[in-house]
Amino acid sequence: MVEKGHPRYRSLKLREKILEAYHKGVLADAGIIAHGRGEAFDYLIGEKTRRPAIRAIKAAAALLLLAKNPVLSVNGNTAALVPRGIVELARLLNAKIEINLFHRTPERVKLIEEILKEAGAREVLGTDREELKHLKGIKSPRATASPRGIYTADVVLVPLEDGDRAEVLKNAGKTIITVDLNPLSRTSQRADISITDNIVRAIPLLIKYVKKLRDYKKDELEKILEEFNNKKNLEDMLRLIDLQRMRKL
Ligand code: PTJ
Repeated sequence: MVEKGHPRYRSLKLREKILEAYHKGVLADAGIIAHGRGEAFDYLIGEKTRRPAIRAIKAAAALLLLAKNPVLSVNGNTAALVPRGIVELARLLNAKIEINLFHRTPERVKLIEEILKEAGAREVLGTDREELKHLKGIKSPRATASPRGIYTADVVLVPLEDGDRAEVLKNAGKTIITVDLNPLSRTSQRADISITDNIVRAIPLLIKYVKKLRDYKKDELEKILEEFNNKKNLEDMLRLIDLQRMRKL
């Protein structure tokens, strides 16, 4: 029971959601730890969407609108926190939704599929009913990819992705967008577009930008992408995490 006026109300509500998902079996044990790491970075960036994140979200919207076969990858944490947002984004972009787990078990795949269907998804790829392929021939549950989804995708949104999987996706020639509160993570550093923001704020904003940019012409979207530099954007984000300045506040 968290009081609305509590200074950490929103953060504590998210914890509740994460723990509920964990107890239902949706989240991997490591998902709780990952959330805690995310919380720490969120605290350091001021628990709000900062300017570099807005720039990354705008570029991500342009890239997704230009993509031929965009795929939104969903893991346990994403399913627990933003299932409806993912479904709406997929609908707007005509993108596919694919379950893509680091700690893959048939039970978790089933539960996540149910959550996405309840949130309105018509089709969910990456389930065990499909003949899944393996990226770059890596025969591990960590490299599974649906033939109509990630396997043939040109652009993949992979929020809260583990560094190994991000590496496999990049090596398979995919253009990747991530949402990851840690600007230093291997995934943030390897992604083509890294959105350093909490997924609960980033997905609604990405939806807003997709709606805003969907009538732009191809060359206008390409210009947005040309002007975006992920390395510089991550450096700008890191400069905002100024511990000396925070101590004085
Ligand atoms: O559901 P599974 O089996 O696919 O497993 C998912 C996890 C997240 C456990 C797995 O992908 C993993 O181990 O990821 P990592 O390596 O811990 O990376 C997760 C990243 O997400 C970390 O850099 C966190 O800072 C970040 N993060 C955590 N919560 C959020 C977040 N980023 C954005 N929004 C959040 N709410």
